[in-house]
Amino acid sequence: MLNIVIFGAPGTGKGTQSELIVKKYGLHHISTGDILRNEIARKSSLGVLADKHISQGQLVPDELIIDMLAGVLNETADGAKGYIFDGFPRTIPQAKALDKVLSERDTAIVAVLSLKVEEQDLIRRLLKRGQESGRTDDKLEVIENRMKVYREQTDPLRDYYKRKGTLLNIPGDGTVEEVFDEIVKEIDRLSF
Ligand code: B4P
Repeated sequence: MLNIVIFGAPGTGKGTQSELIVKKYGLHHISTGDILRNEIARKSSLGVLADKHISQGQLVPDELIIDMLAGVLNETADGAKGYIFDGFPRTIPQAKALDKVLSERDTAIVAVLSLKVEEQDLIRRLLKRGQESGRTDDKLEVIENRMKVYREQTDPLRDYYKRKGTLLNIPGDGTVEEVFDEIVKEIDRLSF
């Protein structure tokens, strides 16, 4: 199976590139950010809890995210060519949980696409999206906290995947099309 993680700081283009990857390769798209925003809109108990963390720029607790993931994988178990995990994992415990749940299904992550963009450009992109979409976490003070949380809790995952030999570095500062071309080159080189 073509199971891919797309990884990077807030605003690096994970969501944007995932949509293009899904179209080209026919993968299931699992975006924990989208699932959580959906729960918030439905005002479910998970949504109410998630909103408290997201609006402060904090991560939602691992246990909630890991349970949520198991549920989503069970719902989409059959006939999938593979998955693109977008915004997940964001911590080492989440990465370990993902490895476990995939190995129970006799599959694994074959590539981790790590997008890199200068922080000043990321802040500019997110402020622009905040103005256009009204997302409550795209405000300057919250964005700065998300960047800090990323550096402390999520960036260490690059080493985790480097040691596994699955990390692929992709420059994320070109246009959407340029970044996608680089991603396609890397995916088409994979054997799985
Ligand atoms: P996410 O929804 O994953 O939000 P994100 O990190 O900001 O990335 P996103 O995918 O939205 O941005 P993209 O780069 O596509 O998470 C939101 C929150 O949910 C987290 O902060 C956290 O609190 C919580 N959460 C989610 N998953 C979690 C987990 N696993 N564990 C715990 N908590 C979790 O795009 C950004 C903007 O840039 C867009 O407007 C886009 O149009 C633009 N853009 C993209 N590519 C561009 C390019 N090449 N050039 C110019 N602009 C570009």
